[in-house]
Amino acid sequence: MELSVRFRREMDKGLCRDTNPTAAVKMLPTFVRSTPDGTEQGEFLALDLGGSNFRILLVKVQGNGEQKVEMESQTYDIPELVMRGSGSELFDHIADCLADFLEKMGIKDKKLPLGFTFSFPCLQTKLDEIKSSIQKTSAHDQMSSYQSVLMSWTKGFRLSGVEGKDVVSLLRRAIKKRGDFDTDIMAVISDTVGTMMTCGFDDRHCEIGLIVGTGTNACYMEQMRNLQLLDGDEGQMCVNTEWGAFGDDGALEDLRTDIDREIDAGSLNPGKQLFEKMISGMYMGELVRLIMVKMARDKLLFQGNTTPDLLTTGHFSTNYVYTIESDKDEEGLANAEKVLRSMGLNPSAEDCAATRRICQIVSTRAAHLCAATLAAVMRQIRDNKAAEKLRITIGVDGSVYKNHPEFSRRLNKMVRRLVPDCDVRFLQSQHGSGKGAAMVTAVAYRLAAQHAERQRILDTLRLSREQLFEVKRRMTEEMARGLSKQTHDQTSVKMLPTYVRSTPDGTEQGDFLALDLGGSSFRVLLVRLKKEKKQKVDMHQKIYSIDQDTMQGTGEELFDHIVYCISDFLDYMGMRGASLPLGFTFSFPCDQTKLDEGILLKWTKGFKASGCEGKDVVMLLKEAVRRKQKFDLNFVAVVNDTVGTMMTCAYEDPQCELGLIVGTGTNACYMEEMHNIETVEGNEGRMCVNVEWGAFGENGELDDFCTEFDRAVDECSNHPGKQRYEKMISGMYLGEIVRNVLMDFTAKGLLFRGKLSERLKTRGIFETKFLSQIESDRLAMRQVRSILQHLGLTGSTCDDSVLVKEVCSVVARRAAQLCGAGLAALVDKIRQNRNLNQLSITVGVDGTLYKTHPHFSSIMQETLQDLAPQCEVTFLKSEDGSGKGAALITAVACRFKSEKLL
Ligand code: 0WK
Ligand code: 0WK
Ligand code: BGC
Ligand code: BGC
Repeated sequence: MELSVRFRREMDKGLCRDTNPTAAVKMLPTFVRSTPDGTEQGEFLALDLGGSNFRILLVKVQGNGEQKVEMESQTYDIPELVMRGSGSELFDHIADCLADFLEKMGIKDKKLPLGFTFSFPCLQTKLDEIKSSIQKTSAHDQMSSYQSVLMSWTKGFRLSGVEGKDVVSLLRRAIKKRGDFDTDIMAVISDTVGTMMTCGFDDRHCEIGLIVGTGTNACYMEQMRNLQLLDGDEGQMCVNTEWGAFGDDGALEDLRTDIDREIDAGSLNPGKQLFEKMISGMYMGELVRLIMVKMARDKLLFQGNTTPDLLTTGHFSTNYVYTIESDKDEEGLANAEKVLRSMGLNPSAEDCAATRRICQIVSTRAAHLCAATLAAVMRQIRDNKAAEKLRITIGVDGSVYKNHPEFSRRLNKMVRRLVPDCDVRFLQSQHGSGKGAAMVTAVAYRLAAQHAERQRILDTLRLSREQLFEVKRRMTEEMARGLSKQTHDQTSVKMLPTYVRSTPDGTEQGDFLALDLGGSSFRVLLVRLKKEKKQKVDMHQKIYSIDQDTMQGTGEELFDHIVYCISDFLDYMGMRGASLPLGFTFSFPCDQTKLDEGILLKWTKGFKASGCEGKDVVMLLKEAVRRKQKFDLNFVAVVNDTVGTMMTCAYEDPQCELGLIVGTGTNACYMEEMHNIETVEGNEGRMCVNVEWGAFGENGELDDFCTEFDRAVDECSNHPGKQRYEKMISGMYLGEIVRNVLMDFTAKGLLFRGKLSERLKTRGIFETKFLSQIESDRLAMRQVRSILQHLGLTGSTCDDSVLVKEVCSVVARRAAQLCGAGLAALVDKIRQNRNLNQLSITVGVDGTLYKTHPHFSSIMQETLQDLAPQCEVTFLKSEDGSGKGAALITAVACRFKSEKLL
């Protein structure tokens, strides 16, 4: 019992991040997280190396419902020399045996997935590390990043050039060297894991794998939260305890005897695997031999006689212990006599009884030591499950457990005494660990295939540098067509003149109303501009909501609502009945011939109010004001939110000559040379052009970058076929793109276990704000899960969360890159307009997506820098919204007007 508690402490040391490096019991993560889910199928090769036999197996798994498994295997010899030679020789030998096996099976031409049971302590890297490398490769090459590094040889193996190396690449190299066949090495597992999986196939309660054979070891299903070496805290993972090394740090010195020390000193790996050397088949016979030698020398046995056999290491094999210990006394004694005579001894009856007694004591100790550590593992599982009564099955294999009935009987008995409150079953593995290895391989193959499929789909959302250059080139072309009188009507990018000719010069003053319509919130503002610029601009604002019905009702209702808000704002400001100039930030494409007129070309984003398109929104507003009779507007300037944003920022930084919005929608404006704007008279100076790049792609310019998900989002949008570029970038649509990808993944069984929940089918549930939350670095996976839970996607796993995060980042990355490509086209146009080699310029930017997404702005700037390297672009976030800009423009316009009137 005390030993069991001691081992439990060792387990904690191995699991704990800080103590693992010095822990003797390494508790190695195996990355086997799920037991077979019944969907595995196919043909798999399995290698089983490390036990007393080296076996190669062909395992056929039939899926759908009742899984049937057929196996064919062949045992091959591993000569002693090879076990002590160079690593490359061993792997060459394995490759030769594999070739022979495939030959015999007549499947040499097939490239089958292979599971490698390599029964030595190995440090494994994450299976999902596979994930990162699979992107552009077949299942085969993906293995290059799946590593299984041998920590140290044990048992009868001690080869050079393998410890610290990745056994996968060593095997692959050996196979490549032969060149006459190929395989997909999908998984390397410990025989304990293979045994647990093999037994788990028949008994779902099997959560422990135990080997007592040449060596000894155990694995079990541990809670991820206890595996401090790994991030992720949800679900379980199989841990290979490598308990053979228990005591290598001196923890068992009070139990080890001189005989144990003698065995260790004579072993291939002194100081290592001390617990194993007290238990497993490789040493049990030797323990008995050394005890007999000691007793013979002390004249306690064989009248003190010894023989060369008795004095030779390994000449009392562990099999003898089994036979001498047969549960029938006389048979055991007879066997003892037979064995001792075969060693040249002339044993007396007492000698035979003593030998049998020694065998009993040695194997009893082995069984009880094993029971103590097993009990510790069972208590760990019981505590993890907080279960009163633990029902568990232990899958067992190994020649000692199988061929030594007294050992298994004593082990079972002592375990039940040490953990009486557990209902434990021992299930002997009938087919060796090969079946289990095939299952792990099948799961790895399924995971890899599912991953490859997910990446293939996500690749359609990943844009290459060349593609981004092409987007920039096409945007540049469309912008030129938008400015040219000939092609303006055909182009999708309208390059609308805004009649804003100059940025503020600080002389603006007075009180201005401003409306800010079209973004995620509708605001009414009062902006007080004072002459001396340095004094801050006074702004008062109130946010009003515009519900879906108003956005999509009649134009009258919409503008009545706007006027209602203005009058409410004026009351709130105590300015009832005032008459003020108004700057109307109307964030939709408008044709303007002057500042105080804006013909709405089309609604975008969530708006669809009838009777507005083709109308002058200034008139619509004025009519609504007239209908209300509460206040008057003496001048109205219509500006786009990009223009308002540019102006607001230009007030701080005169170099600001572009405005960018990445919010509900996306768009940009910039100061263009008048002589380039063929749709407006005059060639002097500059005018701000509202690019309306959201519409880019309406003539198919983006079709070969569009995915099925983009088409799905467009078809279900308020304005199908319109604003294609916007629908790949802006906040109103990113969540929907993600939701469509997640639905596709789920429908293909690649996510949420293929269960398509009603919630996931609901449009708009995946708000873009979730993308920003899910992608923020400091958000642990469980928080992603809680977002998914909140979205009603209950039952999602940790892996699901990882995937959702990946989809979000791929979709947001593409949006930022596309936006960067559009901006690169703009700033390079300005640079060429001004025949500059190097342009440094500022962009005023606003919009929820740009402001709140953790990575959007940096990815966009990276892309911009890469596609327009001759432009040094500074981004200035607009703190006060476009309202100030609208007021400034109105102020400039009013000054003009009053000057003109003068
Ligand atoms: C049979 C398993 C193999 C494992 C062996 C251990 O298929 O993976 O290594 O049992 O027992 P041994 O052969 O060392 O007695
Ligand atoms: C704030 C500006 C407004 C613009 C909005 C865009 O004041 O004019 O429309 O940003 O961002 P969104 O609110 O759509 O995220
Ligand atoms: C190895 C383990 C293996 C056990 C049983 C030990 O020597 O370190 O990895 O599971 O033998 O074969
Ligand atoms: C509109 C633009 C606006 C942008 C950002 C787009 O849908 O067409 O006029 O600037 O959204 O709000």
